[in-house]
Amino acid sequence: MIKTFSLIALFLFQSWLIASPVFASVMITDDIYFHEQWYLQKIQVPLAWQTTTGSNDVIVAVLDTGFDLNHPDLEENKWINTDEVPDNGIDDDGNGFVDDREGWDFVEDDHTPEPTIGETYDEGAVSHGTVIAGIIGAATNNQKGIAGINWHVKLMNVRILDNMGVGNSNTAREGIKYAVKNGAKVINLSFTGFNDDPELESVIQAANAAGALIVAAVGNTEGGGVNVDDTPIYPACDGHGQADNGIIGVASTDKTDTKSTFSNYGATCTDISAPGEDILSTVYQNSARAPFAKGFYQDSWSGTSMAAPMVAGSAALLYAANPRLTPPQIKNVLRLSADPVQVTGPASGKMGAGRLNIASALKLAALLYPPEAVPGSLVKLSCAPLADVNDPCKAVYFYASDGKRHAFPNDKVFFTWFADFSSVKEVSQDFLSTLALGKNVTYHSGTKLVKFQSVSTVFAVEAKGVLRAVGSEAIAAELYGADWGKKVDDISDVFFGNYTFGLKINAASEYSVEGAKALVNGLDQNF
Ligand SMILES: [Ca+2]
Ligand SMILES: [Ca+2]
Ligand SMILES: [Ca+2]
Ligand SMILES: [Ca+2]
Repeated sequence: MIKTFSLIALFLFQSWLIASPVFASVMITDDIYFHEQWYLQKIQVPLAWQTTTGSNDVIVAVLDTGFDLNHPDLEENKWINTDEVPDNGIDDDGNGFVDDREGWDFVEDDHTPEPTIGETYDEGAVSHGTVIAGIIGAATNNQKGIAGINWHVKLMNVRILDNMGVGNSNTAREGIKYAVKNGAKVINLSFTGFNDDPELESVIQAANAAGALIVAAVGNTEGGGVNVDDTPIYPACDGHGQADNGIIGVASTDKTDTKSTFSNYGATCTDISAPGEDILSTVYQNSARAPFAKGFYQDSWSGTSMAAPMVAGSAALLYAANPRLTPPQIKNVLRLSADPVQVTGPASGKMGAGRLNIASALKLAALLYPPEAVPGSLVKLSCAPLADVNDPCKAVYFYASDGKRHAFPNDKVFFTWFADFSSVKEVSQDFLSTLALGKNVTYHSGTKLVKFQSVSTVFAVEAKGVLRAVGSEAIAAELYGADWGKKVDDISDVFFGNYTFGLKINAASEYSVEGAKALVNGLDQNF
């Protein structure tokens, strides 16, 4: 379904900075409100999906009013602390929080990070966190509601704002620490205040040092917005005046790339702009509340609060494409790849680097910070001289488009796929460890006959490691020639579990050597 996507050649580099190529609706999802999500086209998300639709390995923490724990379009992408046994009153994973299976509520100090019905609440505030979570990573192509910027992601639910949307820098600090400790790569802060908190600054710096990217809204002010150079807004302007405070400050633009009237702006802590008007997303739903016209969804959300998660969601796509990117690298490519905004008056030149363009950002990241290897390649560690034959450095892996590394059990299997080792790339231990271990590679279909050491049955190989017993020596001879016996490889019994078993071949007409070979063109098709 997803076409492979070749990079634009380097000599076109300058053209991205001016304008992005427009491909009409390059990818459509079946989410019923997809066509109302104008911002996806604006920031080129469907084009970006040709490169990546996100990864479940990327955790994005939403520090907000808590998002709906049972929302039908969020459940699939909700971060679950799998090391925590729910509701047993024990902090099973020892992270300091009891039963925090679905995140943490720093407002109520409990394990249910969602708005509390029954208390006074502000209509906008109780849905605020859910709106943000949906923009970043609503389940996509599931025939429900909206599409998220990430089809696959893990949304960490950290409640630091109450039912009125109010919090303090103490809960913000604790929330950021929790997110970092539990593996968040991106932290979205769609809230603002006027008081600087040096302790919050140091927590943010520590988060950066741990590899977590912080995205913050620069805030809204009625009547044209304020210049945050003169009136600093926190946390976006934490470390105000530093060349890089480790935070991506986000301003809001509209459908025509014009500054949103309400958006704050500034030369210092405003790094980029993103759509923040008339946004349709998921909302908090509860049987105690009157349902919205669109049930679990509502349109017309506006604010820099909605612009920030566009950037946070885009950062998650960048991490999915290359988990080894650093926060400063992500910030750099997002800014360098932004499109121009139309701004006149006092905010002119103060909307950051321009309006977010995630498709351009992905291309630029691949050029500026190329990963050591890309999916579809063969990788191994480099070996020290005289390394033992059983040294892990000897293992060769196929880095598949599922993002995993699949090991070749031995040379015999390798040579059914590749003629020699010339295309194997040596990578660092750091890089290799970012690739999850997948399955063992099985024999290429149609190439060999195989048998297990302990069993006399001879098998022909089909795609995806399916073995079919060959009914008789006559059939083997008809399929593989009179010398078929020389084409039988012995498979060690330890690899028995790599294979599954299909129908027995009772006549030569039930199997075609060339047909089986042709069925699988590359290793990627074999998993
Ligand atoms: Ca815990
Ligand atoms: Ca527990
Ligand atoms: Ca709670
Ligand atoms: Ca959906």
